[in-house]
Amino acid sequence: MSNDHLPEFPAGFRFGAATASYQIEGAVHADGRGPSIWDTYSHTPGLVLNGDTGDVACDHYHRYAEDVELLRRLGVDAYRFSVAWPRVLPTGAGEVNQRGLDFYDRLVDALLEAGITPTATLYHWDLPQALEDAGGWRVRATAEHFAAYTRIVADRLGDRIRHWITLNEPFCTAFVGYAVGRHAPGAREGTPALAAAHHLLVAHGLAVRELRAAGAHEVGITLNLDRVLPASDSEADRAAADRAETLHNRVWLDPLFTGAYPANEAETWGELADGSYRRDGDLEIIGQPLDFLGINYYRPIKVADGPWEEADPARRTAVDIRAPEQRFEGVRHTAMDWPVVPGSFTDLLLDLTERYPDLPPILITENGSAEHDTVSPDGRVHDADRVAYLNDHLHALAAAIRAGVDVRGYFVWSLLDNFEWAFGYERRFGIVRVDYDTLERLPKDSYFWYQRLIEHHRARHGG
Ligand code: GBH
Repeated sequence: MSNDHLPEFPAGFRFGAATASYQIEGAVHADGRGPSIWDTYSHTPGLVLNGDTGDVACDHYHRYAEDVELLRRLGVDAYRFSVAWPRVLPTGAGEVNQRGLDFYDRLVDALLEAGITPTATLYHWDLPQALEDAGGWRVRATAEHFAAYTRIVADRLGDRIRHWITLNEPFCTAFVGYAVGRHAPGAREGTPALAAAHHLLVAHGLAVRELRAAGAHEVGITLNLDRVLPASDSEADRAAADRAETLHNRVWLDPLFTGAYPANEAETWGELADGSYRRDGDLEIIGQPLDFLGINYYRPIKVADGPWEEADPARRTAVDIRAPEQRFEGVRHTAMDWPVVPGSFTDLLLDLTERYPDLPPILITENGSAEHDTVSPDGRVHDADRVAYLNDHLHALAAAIRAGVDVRGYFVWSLLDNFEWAFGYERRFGIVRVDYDTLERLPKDSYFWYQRLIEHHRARHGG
C-alpha cells in the first residue's frame, strides 16, 4: 500500500488510543471493588441490549499486559484509560481500597516500560452506587467526594501520569443519565439534570485544584462536542440549533472558558433552570485555567424547531429544548446509525477557536466508528469502513490544524471492542476485535492502518 494519501501532522503531534474502565475491565468483584451505577443499570432487565453487563467485558483487569503489548506494537505515544472510582473507594468515600489502586499502579508501570505515556481520566461514568443512593450528581456533596477521590489517585500515581482528564463527557452524565435515562442511573428528570450539570462542572473545578496541589503535570477535561446544524435557514430552525448548541456544547464551554453560563440559557431551559443549586464563587472554581481541552468527536447533529414530542423517543430528554433531531440524507451511516460527515469535524474546530479565543491547546481524546465487522475466511477483519472513517476524519483534523487550530494529539476510540453502554457488546468500536467467548484479541485492518500512519509520521519527523 502506498502512503500517498495518509494524512500528515506537524512534528510533535501525538497519537494514542483510548478506553474506559467499565467498558473493558470486567472483574467487577475483584480486590474489593464496590458496585457502580453501571453494575446496577446493566443488571436491571431490559435496559441494556441483549442483557449484556460489564461483569467480564474484555477482562482487561487480568489481561492488561497483553493489551499494553498491543499498544506497544501499534506504536502509539499515549494511552488514555479511566480509573474506576469504585475500585479506589468502594462506597465513593471513606476507606481507601489500596488493592484497587494497585491495579492502576501495575498498568501505569507496564505502559511506561513500553514507552507509552499514560493519560488518565478520573471519571468515565462509573459512579459508586453508594453515592448515587445519596443523591448522585443531583447533590453537591458528590462533587466534594470527587475532589477527595481525585487527591487520593493523584497522590498515588501523580509521579508517573503526565496528563489528567477530570471528567469524560459531563453532557452524557447529566443529560443521558439524568434526563434521557439511557445511561445509568436511568433517571428522567428535569431540574435535577440541570443541577447535575452544574455539580459536574464544580466537581471538575475542585478536582483541578487538587491535581494542581498534588503537582500534576497537565490537566484538562473531555467534552463530547457536537457540530449542530439547523435543518433549514429559517429563523425558527436556527434558533432551535442555538438551543441544541447550548445543551450540547455551550453549557460546558462557556463556564469553562468565558467565566459565565451562556446568554441564551433562560430561553433554552425555561423554568426548569431555577438556579438554586448555584453558589457565589462557583464560576471561579469552574473556570480555572486548563492545560488542554479534550474533545470527543463522532458526528454532526441536525435539528429543527418543533415540539420535543417529535424527537426520537430514545433521544428525547426531560429537558425540553424544542429541537428534535433530523436525519441526514445522502451520507453513509455507521452501525450506530450516526452520519459520517468528516467536514463537520474541521468546521467544529474552526468555529470553536473563533468563538472561544482563550481556549487552551486541544487534544482529540476520542474519535472512531462502530461498524458491522466480521471475521473473514482468511481469519482477518477487513474493516474497510472503519479505515475510511478514520482516514477521512484524520484528514479533516489535519485540515483544521493547517487552518491554524492548535491540536496537539489524537486518540482513536477504541483500542478494543468493548461494552458500548446501552448497546452492550453488539456495537464494536475497536481497532482490535475481541472474541467474547474466548476473550482473544485480533487486530483488525484498521489497527494496521493506524500503525502505518504512525510509522509514516515518525519517518517524516523522527521520534
Ligand atoms: C463516547 O460517547 C464515550 O465517551 C465512549 O465511552 C463511547 O464508547 C463512545 O463515545 C462511543 O459511543 O440519544 O440522548 O441517548 C459518545 C457521545 C453522546 C454518544 C450521547 C451517545 C447518546 C445520546 N455520546 N449519545 S441519546
